[in-house]
Amino acid sequence: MAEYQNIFTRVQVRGPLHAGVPLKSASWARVGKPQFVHLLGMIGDAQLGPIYLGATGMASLIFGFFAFEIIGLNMAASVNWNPVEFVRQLPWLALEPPAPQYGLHIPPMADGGWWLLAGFFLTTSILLWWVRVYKRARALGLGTHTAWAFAAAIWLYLVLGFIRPLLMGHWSEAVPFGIFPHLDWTAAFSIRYGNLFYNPFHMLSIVFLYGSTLLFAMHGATVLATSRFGSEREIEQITDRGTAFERGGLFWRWTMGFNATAESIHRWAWWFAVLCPLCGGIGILLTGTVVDNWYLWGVKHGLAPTYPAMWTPVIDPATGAGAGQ
Ligand code: 07D
Ligand code: 07D
Repeated sequence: MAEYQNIFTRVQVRGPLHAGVPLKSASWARVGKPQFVHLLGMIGDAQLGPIYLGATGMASLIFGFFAFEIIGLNMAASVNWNPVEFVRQLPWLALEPPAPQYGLHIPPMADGGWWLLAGFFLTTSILLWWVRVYKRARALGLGTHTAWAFAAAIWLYLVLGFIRPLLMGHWSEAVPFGIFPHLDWTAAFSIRYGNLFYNPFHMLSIVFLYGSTLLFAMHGATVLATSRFGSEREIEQITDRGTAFERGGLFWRWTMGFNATAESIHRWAWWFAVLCPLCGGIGILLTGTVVDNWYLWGVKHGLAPTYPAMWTPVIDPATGAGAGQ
């Protein structure tokens, strides 16, 4: 008997084409004639469209486009508008925040002004998209869990690029736009503040990051492994005996003595995912504001060993003349 079961075979979800339930509070109509796309059916639902654009969605896309354009054009300007160099060097190009001497003032456009404007547009775009996510959930009578999970990511983003720079009194503290430049910023940040590994909120953030992948793997694997008994039909399965879900639960109870339920696993997943950037944001907010050097903080609190002074101490360049503080 051929059996539906492995990690690659999948079901092409093809119901009758439909526009979805009528919406009472929708101010815009959904657009696009729904159609089936086989390729999409290989990774998800085969039906494409219709899509609800809406005022906040459109505004978000427009602001996002402005931000993207400003970043792209500034990067192009930095290679003298040479299209070949633009493509070749793209991952290394950057739009940098203003230099430290500007503090929180508005700098000349070429000296960080464009960064400020792009950041404003990008933030507006992200916040508008949040409103869209919230409102679409509400319009469908759903809970707003997706919006609040997204808010956790936005929290970290705002701490990195807005709240912490405000507290530090310098836009220069914020992250540059750019593929590798933002990685350089991340590494430099860790070094400047004495190794982020000793920041307990970075530790917690990592716990939830790794925990999320573990939970996702366990959950995904359990549902796939029990789909031969129909586990993706969660609702009937949650309460009924002898179902795929009961077997899934039994599998974990047999292997580790305890099992999540079909409902609780999604709470685990939601909280782990949310706590990753939530803790991360707290950790970044404390850095440079409350704690100046996480390694020395770790030594003080018994996390890190003190090293014998086998070198001549070096003056931290960031505390010298010409630096931000
Ligand atoms: C898979 C969902 C799809 C999203 C994607 C990202 C852009 C940026 C660039 C306009 C999982 C789309 C990217 C729209 C376009 C320009 C200039 C999500 C999925 C595919 N990072 N980061 C990446 C962002 C920070 C760090 C990749 C954004 C912090 C490290 C991508 C932000 C720190 C590494 C990217 C942000 C940090 C990356 C892949 C905002 C600490 C990598 C992201 C808004 C948290 C990895 C070359 C991904 C990489 C990577 C985007 C913030 C560290 C370009 C939008 C400042 C160590 N980051 N990042 O798949 O390959 O996410 O870098 O805060 O190793 Mg980053
Ligand atoms: C960035 C939330 C904002 C994103 C938003 C999305 C768009 C695109 C377009 C879809 C990711 C907006 C989207 C604009 C839309 C399309 C097309 C979430 C973001 C709103 N670290 N580290 C973390 C590890 C080190 C450092 C978190 C590991 C070193 C800094 C995570 C290691 C140094 C920061 C994590 C490691 C260092 C972090 C990120 C190992 C570098 C942060 C969580 C094994 C030398 C951030 C408290 C997250 C943080 C962060 C993991 C090492 C620096 C858990 C595994 C020691 C500066 N690190 N790290 O969800 O919160 O990010 O720290 O070595 O700021 Mg780290």
